[in-house]
Amino acid sequence: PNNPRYNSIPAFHEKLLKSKRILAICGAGLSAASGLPTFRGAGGLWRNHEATSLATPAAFEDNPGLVWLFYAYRRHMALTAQPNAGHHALAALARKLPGGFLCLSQNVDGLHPRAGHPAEQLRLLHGSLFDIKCNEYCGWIQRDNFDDPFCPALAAASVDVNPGETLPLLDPGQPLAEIPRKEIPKCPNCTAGLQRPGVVWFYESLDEEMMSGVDRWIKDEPVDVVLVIGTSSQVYPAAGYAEKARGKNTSVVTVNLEPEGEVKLARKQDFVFAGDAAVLLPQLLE
Ligand code: BJW
Repeated sequence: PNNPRYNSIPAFHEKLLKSKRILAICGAGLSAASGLPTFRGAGGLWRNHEATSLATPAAFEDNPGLVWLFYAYRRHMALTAQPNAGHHALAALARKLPGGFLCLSQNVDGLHPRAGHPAEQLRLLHGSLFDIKCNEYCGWIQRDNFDDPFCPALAAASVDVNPGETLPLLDPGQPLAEIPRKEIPKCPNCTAGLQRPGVVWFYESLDEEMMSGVDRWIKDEPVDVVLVIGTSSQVYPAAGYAEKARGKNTSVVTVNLEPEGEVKLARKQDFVFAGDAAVLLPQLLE
Protein backbone atom coordinates (compact mmCIF):
# COMPACT_ATOMS: atom_id res chain seq x y z
CA PRO A 1 0.00 0.00 0.00
CA ASN A 2 2.90 2.39 0.70
CA ASN A 3 3.70 2.98 -2.92
CA PRO A 4 3.76 6.60 -4.05
CA ARG A 5 3.95 7.41 -7.75
CA TYR A 6 7.43 8.38 -8.90
CA ASN A 7 7.99 11.09 -11.52
CA SER A 8 4.57 10.62 -13.08
CA ILE A 9 3.75 14.07 -14.41
CA PRO A 10 0.59 13.14 -16.43
CA ALA A 11 -0.95 11.37 -13.41
CA PHE A 12 -0.20 14.43 -11.29
CA HIS A 13 -1.78 16.77 -13.86
CA GLU A 14 -4.92 14.66 -13.71
CA LYS A 15 -5.06 15.10 -9.93
CA LEU A 16 -4.27 18.82 -10.17
CA LEU A 17 -7.12 19.44 -12.62
CA LYS A 18 -9.57 18.08 -10.04
CA SER A 19 -8.03 20.04 -7.15
CA LYS A 20 -9.70 23.01 -5.53
CA ARG A 21 -7.41 23.58 -2.56
CA ILE A 22 -3.65 23.32 -2.67
CA LEU A 23 -1.10 23.90 0.09
CA ALA A 24 2.63 24.32 -0.58
CA ILE A 25 5.38 23.98 2.02
CA CYS A 26 8.71 25.31 0.77
CA GLY A 27 12.29 25.07 2.00
CA ALA A 28 15.78 26.16 1.06
CA GLY A 29 15.98 23.77 -1.92
CA LEU A 30 13.53 26.01 -3.79
CA SER A 31 16.09 28.82 -3.77
CA ALA A 32 19.09 26.59 -4.52
CA ALA A 33 18.76 27.25 -8.27
CA SER A 34 18.92 30.98 -7.45
CA GLY A 35 22.38 30.35 -6.01
CA LEU A 36 21.47 30.47 -2.31
CA PRO A 37 22.93 27.65 -0.18
CA THR A 38 20.74 25.23 1.78
CA PHE A 39 21.16 24.62 5.52
CA ARG A 40 21.91 20.95 5.73
CA GLY A 41 24.31 19.01 3.54
CA ALA A 42 26.75 20.63 1.11
CA GLY A 43 26.86 24.39 1.50
CA GLY A 44 25.52 24.28 5.05
CA LEU A 45 28.76 25.57 6.50
CA TRP A 46 29.52 29.23 6.95
CA ARG A 47 33.26 29.64 7.74
CA ASN A 48 33.57 26.44 9.90
CA HIS A 49 30.24 27.20 11.64
CA GLU A 50 27.19 25.03 11.04
CA ALA A 51 24.65 27.46 9.60
CA THR A 52 22.05 26.21 12.06
CA SER A 53 24.33 26.81 15.07
CA LEU A 54 24.27 30.54 14.27
CA ALA A 55 20.46 30.55 14.13
CA THR A 56 19.83 30.62 17.89
CA PRO A 57 19.18 33.38 20.44
CA ALA A 58 22.15 32.09 22.46
CA ALA A 59 24.53 32.55 19.52
CA PHE A 60 23.36 36.16 19.15
CA GLU A 61 23.72 36.83 22.89
CA ASP A 62 27.18 35.35 22.83
CA ASN A 63 28.47 37.14 19.72
CA PRO A 64 26.01 39.48 18.00
CA GLY A 65 28.72 40.70 15.63
CA LEU A 66 29.42 37.19 14.30
CA VAL A 67 25.75 36.32 13.91
CA TRP A 68 25.10 39.67 12.20
CA LEU A 69 27.97 39.06 9.74
CA PHE A 70 26.33 35.76 8.77
CA TYR A 71 22.96 37.47 8.24
CA ALA A 72 24.43 40.56 6.56
CA TYR A 73 26.14 38.23 4.09
CA ARG A 74 22.88 36.33 3.49
CA ARG A 75 21.00 39.62 2.97
CA HIS A 76 23.56 40.66 0.39
CA MET A 77 23.42 37.26 -1.35
CA ALA A 78 19.63 37.25 -1.41
CA LEU A 79 19.46 40.80 -2.77
CA THR A 80 21.89 39.87 -5.55
CA ALA A 81 20.00 36.64 -6.38
CA GLN A 82 16.96 36.44 -8.65
CA PRO A 83 13.74 34.48 -8.11
CA ASN A 84 13.80 31.32 -10.26
CA ALA A 85 11.19 29.56 -12.41
CA GLY A 86 10.01 27.65 -9.32
CA HIS A 87 9.11 30.85 -7.44
CA HIS A 88 7.41 32.18 -10.57
CA ALA A 89 5.38 28.98 -11.07
CA LEU A 90 4.11 29.17 -7.46
CA ALA A 91 3.23 32.85 -7.83
CA ALA A 92 1.32 32.07 -11.05
CA LEU A 93 -0.61 29.26 -9.32
CA ALA A 94 -1.53 31.69 -6.52
CA ARG A 95 -2.93 34.18 -9.03
CA LYS A 96 -4.86 31.38 -10.76
CA LEU A 97 -6.42 30.09 -7.50
CA PRO A 98 -6.99 33.19 -5.33
CA GLY A 99 -8.94 31.39 -2.61
CA GLY A 100 -7.58 27.92 -3.21
CA PHE A 101 -3.85 28.12 -2.80
CA LEU A 102 -1.75 28.94 0.24
CA CYS A 103 2.05 28.86 0.27
CA LEU A 104 3.89 28.30 3.56
CA SER A 105 7.55 29.12 3.11
CA GLN A 106 10.39 28.57 5.52
CA ASN A 107 12.57 30.72 3.29
CA VAL A 108 13.59 34.15 4.54
CA ASP A 109 15.27 35.31 1.32
CA GLY A 110 12.52 37.55 -0.10
CA LEU A 111 12.37 35.67 -3.41
CA HIS A 112 8.65 34.72 -3.20
CA PRO A 113 7.50 38.37 -2.91
CA ARG A 114 9.96 39.42 -5.60
CA ALA A 115 8.44 36.78 -7.93
CA GLY A 116 5.11 38.55 -7.48
CA HIS A 117 3.52 36.02 -5.11
CA PRO A 118 0.41 37.72 -3.63
CA ALA A 119 1.09 38.49 0.05
CA GLU A 120 -2.31 37.22 1.22
CA GLN A 121 -1.44 33.76 -0.19
CA LEU A 122 2.01 33.59 1.39
CA ARG A 123 3.00 32.86 5.00
CA LEU A 124 6.65 33.41 5.85
CA LEU A 125 6.91 30.87 8.67
CA HIS A 126 10.47 31.80 9.63
CA GLY A 127 10.20 35.55 9.01
CA SER A 128 12.34 37.58 6.63
CA LEU A 129 15.96 38.68 6.33
CA PHE A 130 14.55 42.10 5.47
CA ASP A 131 12.58 42.55 8.68
CA ILE A 132 14.57 43.99 11.56
CA LYS A 133 13.40 43.59 15.14
CA CYS A 134 14.52 44.18 18.73
CA ASN A 135 16.42 41.34 20.40
CA GLU A 136 14.83 42.24 23.75
CA TYR A 137 11.42 41.44 22.25
CA CYS A 138 10.06 44.96 23.02
CA GLY A 139 7.87 44.59 19.95
CA TRP A 140 9.67 47.00 17.62
CA ILE A 141 9.83 45.76 14.03
CA GLN A 142 10.85 47.44 10.81
CA ARG A 143 9.74 45.84 7.54
CA ASP A 144 11.41 46.03 4.13
CA ASN A 145 14.81 47.18 5.27
CA PHE A 146 17.03 46.52 2.24
CA ASP A 147 20.09 48.46 3.47
CA ASP A 148 23.18 46.75 2.09
CA PRO A 149 25.46 46.87 4.00
CA PHE A 150 23.05 46.87 6.93
CA CYS A 151 25.37 49.15 8.92
CA PRO A 152 28.95 50.38 8.40
CA ALA A 153 30.47 47.76 10.74
CA LEU A 154 29.08 44.96 8.54
CA ALA A 155 30.44 46.30 5.23
CA ALA A 156 32.78 43.28 4.83
CA ALA A 157 29.72 41.08 4.21
CA SER A 158 28.52 43.15 1.25
CA VAL A 159 31.55 42.94 -1.01
CA ASP A 160 31.03 41.59 -4.54
CA VAL A 161 33.66 39.19 -5.84
CA ASN A 162 34.25 37.73 -9.30
CA PRO A 163 33.00 34.19 -10.00
CA GLY A 164 35.46 31.64 -8.66
CA GLU A 165 36.95 34.05 -6.13
CA THR A 166 36.32 33.79 -2.39
CA LEU A 167 34.96 36.69 -0.41
CA PRO A 168 37.72 37.55 2.09
CA LEU A 169 35.10 37.35 4.86
CA LEU A 170 34.36 33.72 3.94
CA ASP A 171 37.96 32.52 3.78
CA PRO A 172 38.37 30.42 6.93
CA GLY A 173 42.15 30.85 6.55
CA GLN A 174 41.80 34.56 7.24
CA PRO A 175 40.98 35.83 10.71
CA LEU A 176 37.53 37.29 11.14
CA ALA A 177 37.38 40.87 12.39
CA GLU A 178 35.62 41.00 15.75
CA ILE A 179 32.65 43.32 15.60
CA PRO A 180 32.08 44.84 19.03
CA ARG A 181 28.56 44.92 20.45
CA LYS A 182 28.52 48.71 20.42
CA GLU A 183 28.81 48.74 16.61
CA ILE A 184 25.44 46.97 16.22
CA PRO A 185 22.55 49.48 15.97
CA LYS A 186 20.35 49.78 19.07
CA CYS A 187 16.61 49.33 19.05
CA PRO A 188 15.15 52.83 18.48
CA ASN A 189 12.07 51.97 20.57
CA CYS A 190 13.36 50.60 23.89
CA THR A 191 17.02 51.63 23.33
CA ALA A 192 18.03 48.67 25.54
CA GLY A 193 17.96 45.97 22.89
CA LEU A 194 20.05 45.49 19.79
CA GLN A 195 18.58 45.35 16.31
CA ARG A 196 18.51 41.78 14.98
CA PRO A 197 17.26 40.03 11.86
CA GLY A 198 13.49 39.41 11.86
CA VAL A 199 13.84 35.67 11.41
CA VAL A 200 12.74 32.82 13.69
CA TRP A 201 15.61 31.09 15.43
CA PHE A 202 15.59 27.69 17.10
CA TYR A 203 13.85 27.79 20.49
CA GLU A 204 11.74 30.76 19.34
CA SER A 205 8.05 30.53 18.62
CA LEU A 206 6.57 31.22 15.23
CA ASP A 207 4.02 34.03 15.07
CA GLU A 208 0.93 32.75 16.92
CA GLU A 209 -1.59 34.61 14.79
CA MET A 210 0.00 33.32 11.60
CA MET A 211 -0.04 29.75 12.90
CA SER A 212 -3.69 29.86 13.93
CA GLY A 213 -4.55 31.32 10.50
CA VAL A 214 -2.74 28.42 8.83
CA ASP A 215 -4.57 25.93 11.04
CA ARG A 216 -7.90 27.53 10.13
CA TRP A 217 -7.11 27.41 6.41
CA ILE A 218 -6.19 23.73 6.68
CA LYS A 219 -9.31 22.80 8.64
CA ASP A 220 -11.71 24.97 6.63
CA GLU A 221 -12.23 22.50 3.77
CA PRO A 222 -10.35 19.43 2.55
CA VAL A 223 -6.92 20.04 1.04
CA ASP A 224 -6.56 18.13 -2.25
CA VAL A 225 -2.82 18.52 -2.79
CA VAL A 226 0.12 19.32 -0.50
CA LEU A 227 3.32 20.24 -2.32
CA VAL A 228 6.43 19.67 -0.18
CA ILE A 229 9.17 21.52 -2.04
CA GLY A 230 12.93 21.54 -1.36
CA THR A 231 12.80 20.93 2.36
CA SER A 232 14.42 18.26 4.52
CA SER A 233 11.27 18.33 6.71
CA GLN A 234 13.36 18.20 9.86
CA VAL A 235 12.31 21.45 11.48
CA TYR A 236 9.01 21.79 13.33
CA PRO A 237 6.32 23.05 13.26
CA ALA A 238 6.84 23.50 9.48
CA ALA A 239 7.56 19.79 8.96
CA GLY A 240 4.24 18.85 10.54
CA TYR A 241 1.90 20.70 8.16
CA ALA A 242 1.84 18.04 5.42
CA GLU A 243 0.40 15.42 7.76
CA LYS A 244 -1.85 18.02 9.42
CA ALA A 245 -3.40 18.81 6.05
CA ARG A 246 -3.77 15.20 5.02
CA GLY A 247 -7.31 13.98 4.52
CA LYS A 248 -8.78 10.91 2.88
CA ASN A 249 -8.11 12.05 -0.71
CA THR A 250 -5.12 14.30 -0.20
CA SER A 251 -2.03 13.71 -2.32
CA VAL A 252 1.24 14.73 -0.71
CA VAL A 253 3.70 15.63 -3.46
CA THR A 254 7.42 15.69 -2.70
CA VAL A 255 9.59 17.80 -5.00
CA ASN A 256 13.21 17.35 -3.99
CA LEU A 257 16.64 16.96 -5.59
CA GLU A 258 17.31 14.00 -3.29
CA PRO A 259 13.91 12.75 -2.16
CA GLU A 260 15.16 9.38 -0.93
CA GLY A 261 15.60 10.41 2.67
CA GLU A 262 12.80 12.99 2.71
CA VAL A 263 9.72 10.98 1.82
CA LYS A 264 7.93 10.18 5.03
CA LEU A 265 4.87 7.97 5.37
CA ALA A 266 4.18 8.10 1.63
CA ARG A 267 0.90 6.55 0.54
CA LYS A 268 -0.31 5.24 -2.76
CA GLN A 269 -2.07 8.51 -3.69
CA ASP A 270 1.17 10.45 -3.10
CA PHE A 271 3.70 11.59 -5.68
CA VAL A 272 7.45 11.93 -5.58
CA PHE A 273 9.38 14.02 -8.09
CA ALA A 274 13.17 13.83 -8.00
CA GLY A 275 14.95 16.86 -9.41
CA ASP A 276 15.54 20.59 -9.21
CA ALA A 277 12.43 22.43 -8.01
CA ALA A 278 13.18 25.25 -10.47
CA VAL A 279 12.90 22.78 -13.36
CA LEU A 280 10.08 20.60 -12.01
CA LEU A 281 7.61 23.20 -10.69
CA PRO A 282 6.97 24.89 -14.06
CA GLN A 283 6.31 21.43 -15.59
CA LEU A 284 4.10 20.32 -12.72
CA LEU A 285 2.07 23.52 -12.38
CA GLU A 286 1.82 24.63 -16.02
C1 BJW B 1 16.52 20.72 -3.44
C2 BJW B 1 17.36 21.41 -4.29
C3 BJW B 1 16.80 21.78 -5.52
C4 BJW B 1 18.48 21.03 -2.52
N1 BJW B 1 15.54 21.45 -5.80
N2 BJW B 1 15.27 20.39 -3.74
C5 BJW B 1 15.47 20.01 20.38
C6 BJW B 1 16.24 21.15 20.67
C7 BJW B 1 15.82 22.43 20.27
C8 BJW B 1 14.66 22.62 19.58
C9 BJW B 1 13.91 21.48 19.30
C10 BJW B 1 14.29 20.21 19.71
N3 BJW B 1 13.36 19.32 19.28
C11 BJW B 1 12.42 20.01 18.61
C12 BJW B 1 12.72 21.32 18.61
C13 BJW B 1 11.97 22.39 17.98
C14 BJW B 1 12.75 22.96 16.81
C15 BJW B 1 12.99 21.84 15.81
O1 BJW B 1 12.16 21.50 15.00
N4 BJW B 1 14.19 21.26 15.81
C16 BJW B 1 14.49 20.11 14.96
C17 BJW B 1 15.82 20.35 14.26
C18 BJW B 1 14.47 18.85 15.79
N5 BJW B 1 11.94 24.00 16.26
C19 BJW B 1 11.98 25.22 16.74
O2 BJW B 1 12.76 25.57 17.62
C20 BJW B 1 10.96 26.18 16.18
N6 BJW B 1 10.30 26.82 17.23
C21 BJW B 1 9.49 26.14 18.07
O3 BJW B 1 9.23 24.97 17.90
O4 BJW B 1 9.01 26.88 19.12
C22 BJW B 1 8.49 26.16 20.24
C23 BJW B 1 9.68 25.69 21.08
C24 BJW B 1 10.28 26.60 21.91
C25 BJW B 1 11.38 26.18 22.70
C26 BJW B 1 11.90 24.88 22.60
C27 BJW B 1 11.29 23.98 21.74
C28 BJW B 1 10.19 24.40 20.98
C29 BJW B 1 11.64 27.27 15.37
C30 BJW B 1 12.37 26.74 14.18
C31 BJW B 1 13.08 27.89 13.47
C32 BJW B 1 14.02 27.38 12.37
N7 BJW B 1 14.86 28.43 11.96
C33 BJW B 1 15.75 28.24 10.83
C34 BJW B 1 16.61 29.52 10.72
C35 BJW B 1 15.80 30.67 10.16
C36 BJW B 1 16.60 31.89 9.95
C37 BJW B 1 17.66 31.69 8.91
O5 BJW B 1 17.35 31.52 7.74
O6 BJW B 1 18.83 31.73 9.29
O7 BJW B 1 15.02 28.01 9.64
S1 BJW B 1 16.77 26.78 10.95
C38 BJW B 1 16.76 26.41 9.24
O8 BJW B 1 16.08 25.16 8.98
C39 BJW B 1 15.88 27.50 8.60
C40 BJW B 1 15.09 26.71 7.61
O9 BJW B 1 13.92 27.41 7.25
C41 BJW B 1 14.84 25.43 8.33
C42 BJW B 1 14.45 24.29 7.45
O10 BJW B 1 15.46 23.94 6.56
P1 BJW B 1 15.08 23.52 5.07
O11 BJW B 1 14.49 24.66 4.35
O12 BJW B 1 14.33 22.26 5.09
O13 BJW B 1 16.54 23.34 4.44
P2 BJW B 1 17.50 22.06 4.47
O14 BJW B 1 18.85 22.55 4.12
O15 BJW B 1 17.36 21.30 5.70
O16 BJW B 1 16.96 21.12 3.30
C43 BJW B 1 17.06 21.49 1.92
C44 BJW B 1 16.35 20.42 1.11
O17 BJW B 1 16.30 20.86 -0.25
C45 BJW B 1 17.06 19.06 1.12
O18 BJW B 1 16.08 18.06 1.31
C46 BJW B 1 17.66 18.95 -0.28
O19 BJW B 1 17.68 17.61 -0.78
C47 BJW B 1 16.71 19.78 -1.08
N8 BJW B 1 17.28 20.44 -2.27
N9 BJW B 1 18.60 21.53 -3.67
C48 BJW B 1 14.82 20.73 -4.88
N10 BJW B 1 17.57 22.43 -6.45
